[in-house]
Amino acid sequence: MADLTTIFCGISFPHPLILPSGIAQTIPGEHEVAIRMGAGGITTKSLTMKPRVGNPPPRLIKVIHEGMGVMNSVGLKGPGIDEGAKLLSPFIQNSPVPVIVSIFSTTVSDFAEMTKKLIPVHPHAIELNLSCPNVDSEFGKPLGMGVQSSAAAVEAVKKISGGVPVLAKLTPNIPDIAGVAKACESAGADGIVAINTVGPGMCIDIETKKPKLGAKMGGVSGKIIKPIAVRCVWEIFEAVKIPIIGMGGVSSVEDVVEMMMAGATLVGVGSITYYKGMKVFGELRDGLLKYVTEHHLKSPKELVGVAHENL
Ligand code: RRO
Repeated sequence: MADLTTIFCGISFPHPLILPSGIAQTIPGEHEVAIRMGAGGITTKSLTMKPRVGNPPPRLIKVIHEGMGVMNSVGLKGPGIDEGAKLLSPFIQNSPVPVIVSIFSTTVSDFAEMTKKLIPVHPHAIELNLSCPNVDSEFGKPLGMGVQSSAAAVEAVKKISGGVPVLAKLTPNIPDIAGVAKACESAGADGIVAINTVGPGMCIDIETKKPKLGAKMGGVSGKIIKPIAVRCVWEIFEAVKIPIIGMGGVSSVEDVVEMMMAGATLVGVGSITYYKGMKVFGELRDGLLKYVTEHHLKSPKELVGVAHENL
C-alpha cells in the first residue's frame, strides 16, 4: 500500500500538500480550517517586527479570467512578532501537522531578532520571506532580490536557530532565482520555498476607471503563474541539494505531480483555496494517493525531480 508520508528537513509530514504563507491571514483562523480540511502542513502569514495595518483595501481580488488567478497587496497586515508569538504558541502545540512560521524583514538584524523571539514557541521550521513584492515603496527591494543580501539573512538566522530548520522563500521576479537559491544553501539554508507571487501586476476596473487593488499594484498568483513556478523549481533543483517546497498555481493532482517532477518535495496549495475552499486539500491528498497507487509507486518521493532524469 502506498504511503504519502513525506520527510522534509527531518520533519515528518502526513502528505506533501501544505498551506503556503499568506493564504490564511490571522492566527489561528483559517490556518485551523486548512488543517481540519486535510492540509499536510501549515505555513503561517509572515510576521513582521512591529504590528502592521497593511495596505489600503481591497487587498485581495479574484480577477484574472474565470478562476485563472488572484492578485493581492496585503502589505504584511499582522500583529507583529511579540503578539504573533503569543498566538502561535498554543496553535503550534495543538497542531496535528507541522507548522512552518514565516517572518519578513528587509534588515538582517530584524530577521535575527525575530528568530530569537520565535525559538521559545517551537516552530517546526522558520521561513525567511525574502520576497514580498508589495512593500517596496516603504522598505525598498526585498533582500531576496540580491545574492549577498539573501545569504546574509540566512547566515544570521542560522547562527541562532539551533536545530530549527531555516527555509528561504524566494522571488521569481529576478533573472537568476537559482543563483539566489545556491547562495542561500551555501549560507546554511535547510530548504528553499519557491515561488512568491509574480509581478507586481495591475488590474483596472473599466467601469470605475480605477485600479482594482487599494494599493494599485499587487503580487499575481494562481493558475496563470504555474509555468513560471515550475520553471523556477526546475532551475533551483538543478542548482542545489537541499529540498524544495514548490508552489505557484497548483490546482489539480496533475499540477502536484508536475511540481514534484520538477523537483519539489513538498507542494504548496494556495490560491485555488479561494475558489474551491480548504476542502481542496482533502481532494488533492486523495487524488495523489490514487495517482501514486495506480502508478505502482511506494511513495510520492519517487516523483521528486524525475523529469530531470528523462532528458
Ligand atoms: O502581505 C503581502 O502583501 C504579501 C506578502 Br508578505 C508576500 O510575501 N507575498 C505577497 O504576494 N503578498
